[in-house]
Amino acid sequence: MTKVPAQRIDNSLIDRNAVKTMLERRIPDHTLEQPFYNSEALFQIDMEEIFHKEWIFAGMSCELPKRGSYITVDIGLSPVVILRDNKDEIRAFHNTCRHRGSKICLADKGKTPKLVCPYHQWAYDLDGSLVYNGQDMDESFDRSTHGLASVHCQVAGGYIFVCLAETAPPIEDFVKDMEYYLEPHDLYNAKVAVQSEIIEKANWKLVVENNRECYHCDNSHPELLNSLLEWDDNNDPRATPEFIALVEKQQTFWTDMDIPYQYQMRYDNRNRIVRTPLKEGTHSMTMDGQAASKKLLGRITSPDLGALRILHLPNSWNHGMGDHHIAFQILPISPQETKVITRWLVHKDAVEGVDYDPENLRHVWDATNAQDRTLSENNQLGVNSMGYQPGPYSKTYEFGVINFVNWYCERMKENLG
Ligand code: 3BY
Ligand code: FES
Ligand code: FE
Repeated sequence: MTKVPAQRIDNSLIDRNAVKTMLERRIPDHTLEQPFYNSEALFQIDMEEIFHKEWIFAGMSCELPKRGSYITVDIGLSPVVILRDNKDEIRAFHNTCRHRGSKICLADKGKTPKLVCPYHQWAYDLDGSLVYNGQDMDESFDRSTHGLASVHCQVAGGYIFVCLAETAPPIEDFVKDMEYYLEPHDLYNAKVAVQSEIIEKANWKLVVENNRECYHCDNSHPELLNSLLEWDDNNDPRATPEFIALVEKQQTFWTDMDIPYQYQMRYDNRNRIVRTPLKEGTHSMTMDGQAASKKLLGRITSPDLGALRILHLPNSWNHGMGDHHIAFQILPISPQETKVITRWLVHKDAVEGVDYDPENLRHVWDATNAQDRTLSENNQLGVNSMGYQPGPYSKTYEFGVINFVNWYCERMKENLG
């Protein structure tokens, strides 16, 4: 009989030192100890050490089409507002008033000439400076030192990343990659045609782990498997001769159209980009595998572009096709709740009902997200068991999960100091 593991740190005893101990004694290529997936204290440490220190995918620049357009995102307990200022620059600020701290922008998105706090109407310019606060403060009050606190903000190929740390980790190589690989897709001139938001009752790491493997695909994703080939690239340990031949054929076709495809990994598994073929004869992640939008993205002339897969740890994975683009964003809510936001983008001039049908566009990934949600929630239920103990990842089928967990553990160790 296998016994329940002896080494177990009670959730009530989790602190930074306990996290360090568990990181030190981690069994390589195994799932993490239980508190990583369900402890309230460890969730707070994840927020402080990962989500408040790393670059976080926040939204798309095409969601900010005009000066004064803004979107908001809550990173843990820290609300952030991202806007296009009067010089057309995209910038981010802590969405908290410098008077008594009220959240300022309450909507998910909008457009405004100034950010006006709903509490006592202090008003901020789009560059964050405080420009109005009634006549109510005494003479010593200095407006110039009460502007909004800024947040690092980086646009890359139409994606917006923010970082709440004082000093942000490097991102320049990834920015260059994103501009290069996404140039044909021109997401700067795209629009969000459909957006979905679901809450999964699972720790954010279980949600990412689930996404990083296709070991579960055969049994769970019939709609996705109409078009998806689950291999990563020629370097995938499971790649068959047929797959390698298909990759080479597609790469020749893409080279002729000046479409980038090379496998690229940056920053210790944090960012991976690769273009891989879809199933032969299919061009898009739709039920029939055909393009969902008649108007292709950017300068693309053939829908046969496979899927440009972009990974950004800790909170985004993406599929870029010739006709549409799908961006996934995860935001941890609590130890066992994670928000998954999916954006389907098409060319900004594509007309709903003429060039694309939103139901057709979203069908496959709505179904896939629902299936993944069930898998992650079941995973959480089992991980919560007193009988749970770290289990082995498959090196051939789950190398992506190993890469994610290694990245997470390394960042935790370094950020915890
Ligand atoms: O397609 C995705 O987003 C990932 C990659 C492999 C499994 N999963 C469906
Ligand atoms: Fe914003 Fe008072 S808290 S104006
Ligand atoms: Fe899945």
